Amino acid sequence: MNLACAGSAGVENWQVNSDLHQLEQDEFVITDSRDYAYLQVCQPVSDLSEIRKQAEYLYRKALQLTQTIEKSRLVRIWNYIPQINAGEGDEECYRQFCWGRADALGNTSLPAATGIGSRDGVLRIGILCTHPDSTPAHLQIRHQENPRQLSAYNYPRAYGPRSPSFARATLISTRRDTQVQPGNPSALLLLSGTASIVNHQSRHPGDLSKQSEETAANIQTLLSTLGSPATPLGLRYYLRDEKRLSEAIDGWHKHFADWPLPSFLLGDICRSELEMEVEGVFSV
Ligand code: 3EB
Repeated sequence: MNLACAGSAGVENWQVNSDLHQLEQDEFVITDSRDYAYLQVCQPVSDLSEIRKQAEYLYRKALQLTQTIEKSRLVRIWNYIPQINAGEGDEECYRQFCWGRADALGNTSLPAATGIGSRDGVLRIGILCTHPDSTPAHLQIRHQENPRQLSAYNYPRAYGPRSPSFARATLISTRRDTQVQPGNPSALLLLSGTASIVNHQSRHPGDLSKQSEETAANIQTLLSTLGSPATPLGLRYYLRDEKRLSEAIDGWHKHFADWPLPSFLLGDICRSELEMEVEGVFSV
């Protein structure tokens, strides 16, 4: 079995209950609706030493566009970054990307995100956004951290010149008459890419099964902060080494036993010692 690569195949599929309008502006494709918009951009990275500037440029542009369409509240972001682990120390592609992104985002309220390697040389950023605070009244957006993990935006300097700009999860609460999902749960939790990191340290380098166990514990801890049970609606598993797929599936059955199988995608994790990462959408 061949695994699809993250980014190129990881197209987001969301449903809304209002009309959609698609427009292209600058480098972005914008799909706009009443409450939500999805912005996406794909750019080849020809020179890895330019990724910091490219990330900063694209994020600044994205923020401007969210303001133009009056949906400046960031809900969820997906980043697929070419050669994410290439380069030594602070020159590493991921750390340079984080630098540019952080400079552009400044003190913007940070949403849940994914940061995964792409394997086609293309930088892809997808941004789900909505109206700024309190408008409309039927949507409430809250970002959630994980007590088992240091907030990524507070990672110490050892992990790079600028910390990664994301929250561990975003919680969307909606009124019953405006549900986008079946079953009318009161909220939707968008869980960021979650890996075998406790506090700020990677655990079990290279050990896929132990990393699954640690990742499951991280996710359970975050979900337990919500105060009501969370049911997975869709899960995604990023795997670094395609040859380890059956091991990954075994680890899933063992450590995520109650949950349906995720979609497995091939992608490098932003720390080279990490083999896997899981993200998902839950009803709460
Ligand atoms: C971590 O916890 C793992 O840079 O946007 C997960 C989710 C990770 C998002 C990002 C990075 C990002 O630090 C890596």
